[in-house]
Amino acid sequence: MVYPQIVAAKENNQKLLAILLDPDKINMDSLPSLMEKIKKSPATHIFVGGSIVETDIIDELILSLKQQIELPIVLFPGNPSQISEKADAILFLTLLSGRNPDYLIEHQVNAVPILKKTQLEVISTGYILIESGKQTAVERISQTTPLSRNNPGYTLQTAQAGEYIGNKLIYLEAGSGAQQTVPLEMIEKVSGQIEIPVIVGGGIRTKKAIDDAYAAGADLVVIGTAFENDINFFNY
Ligand code: 1GP
Repeated sequence: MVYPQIVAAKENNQKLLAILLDPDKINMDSLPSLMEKIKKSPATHIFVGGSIVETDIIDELILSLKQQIELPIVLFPGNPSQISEKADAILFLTLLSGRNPDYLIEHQVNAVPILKKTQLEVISTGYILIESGKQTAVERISQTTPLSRNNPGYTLQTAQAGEYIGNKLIYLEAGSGAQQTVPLEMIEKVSGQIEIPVIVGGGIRTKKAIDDAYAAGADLVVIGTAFENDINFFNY
């Protein structure tokens, strides 16, 4: 089970790292070399998803990954069409920073009949989008406004609401390819005052930025664009 392992890692202060693969951006011909790099990386999880996945290669991608790599594969879907029964778990996201009912409950309700046909472990995740310099895909597609990067108190309050609602994880998101990462002060404030594990992602491009996020209290860091742009990113 994926979630108990995340909780156990948090209890043991073992930091986790997810590589995010966007099926739309993966060239299946270069998958073998990509998988070699993932195997040699410090990744503990593979996340699969994107804001707009238009291809039907998700199943194929996950099956290929599973043949070569033993890491847990977790869906990080932009909408219910991105659910694959081949994965191990799914982040069942609620966009807590926004006020768009589609991303608070509509997509979740629509996902249930699909999820009920799978064995996927469903992990309730409060997803909080933080302002990061310019408009990101999540903001554009969800048509919501991110939370201010200068108000960590309100982000904490939002995360605490998620914890009270029953979310099992909080995901602080700057957005894929973000200019600015989630502020460290904000990660510190949130992780210090909630019990559940905190995921941090968006715009993290250096080993130092990963370490800084961990030091601030992130339990799991997500790397997407940096690895997409350079498959040697983890040769540090
Ligand atoms: C996006 O948090 C993830 O949802 C990863 O962002 O692509 O900027 O690494 P990057």
